[in-house]
Amino acid sequence: MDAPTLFSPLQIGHWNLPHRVVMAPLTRNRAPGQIPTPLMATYYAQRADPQRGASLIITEATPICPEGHGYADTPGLHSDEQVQAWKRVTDAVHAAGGRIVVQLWHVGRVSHTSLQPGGQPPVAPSAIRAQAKTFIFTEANGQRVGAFVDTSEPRALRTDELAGIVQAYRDAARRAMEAGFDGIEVHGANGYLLDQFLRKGSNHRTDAYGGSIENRARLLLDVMRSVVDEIGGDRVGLRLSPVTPANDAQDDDPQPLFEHVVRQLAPLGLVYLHLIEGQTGGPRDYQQGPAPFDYAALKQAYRQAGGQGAWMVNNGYDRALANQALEQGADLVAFGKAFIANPDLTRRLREDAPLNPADRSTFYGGGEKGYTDYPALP
Ligand code: 8OZ
Repeated sequence: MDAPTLFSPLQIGHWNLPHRVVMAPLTRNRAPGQIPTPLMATYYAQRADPQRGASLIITEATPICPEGHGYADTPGLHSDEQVQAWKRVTDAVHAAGGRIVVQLWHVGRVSHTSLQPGGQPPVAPSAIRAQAKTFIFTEANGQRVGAFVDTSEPRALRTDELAGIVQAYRDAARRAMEAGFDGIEVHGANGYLLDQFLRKGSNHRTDAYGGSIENRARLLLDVMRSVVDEIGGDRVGLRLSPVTPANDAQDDDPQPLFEHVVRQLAPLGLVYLHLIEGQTGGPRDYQQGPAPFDYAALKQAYRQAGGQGAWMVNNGYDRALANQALEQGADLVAFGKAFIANPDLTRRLREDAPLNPADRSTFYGGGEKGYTDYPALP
């Protein structure tokens, strides 16, 4: 059989995807009060018709509980009001013929006291501050202005609090179904809470959730089993970033850690695994540990353990590199910045048409400019 291209269909779980071009999760900070807006519905709907846009949209990272927020104006999924507001987004996407999953997020220590309930410290596996910035709004001359600031010193979660974290993911998965999403993606990447538990640099715990690989992977696997039990594996994906240094993620031996994770995931029947290769938004050959990360070995570990989910890849892909990845066995390719600037990205890739450049100054915060005003081809 010929290898698939970006434009070959794919049947996974109960989804019939018409092609392999996925819209990656993209934080845009346009949800004041943590409530999705009608403008967000317009933005996602513009990218939802699979003839021109994504075969699958993954939403911006969406906190599962108030403590899970770490950036200003990110939309949550922990109240009835948010469920109703997301319903407008999923309805608009479905009306355009699209499919959309919500990315479930808990930032852990990558937060700021000003964003936490009661101004409390953020929560983390251990009380170790991340060498990272977060995004808040402050007042200057009566104006609300965005600013990147150092993250706050976190407090270590008690062992008896972890069941509550798992329950918050389960509740968010249920709310995602109520809001009309086609599924969820758990955000296990980029140095946020679940990734903080995975890695030695941020996890110095001495209970059953720290120390060995098995222990550091425990919270992520508890979460995955819980959300699969709630909504079924065929509606659940997971994003991982084995070597990224994003948000001060550090581990000098990621290969056996992530191979353990995917082996344990194999029996859950997940719809896809989503791998950020290299440094998020940076070099694809970024290395942590003694050797370059072996993604083929990771995939083989998953398949050998019986894992059948689609293998989604991400980070710096263009048309040629994407087709090469599909030839080498990837199933789906997620595009980020290119989807910000090109609502009709799939059409442009198919026709090999030029892409609109993305304007970084409007990535985070603001309104229509740099959000819903990028032109499609006539
Ligand atoms: C950019 C800015 C803020 C958050 C991630 C959710 O890196 C994010 C994020 C990206 O996964």
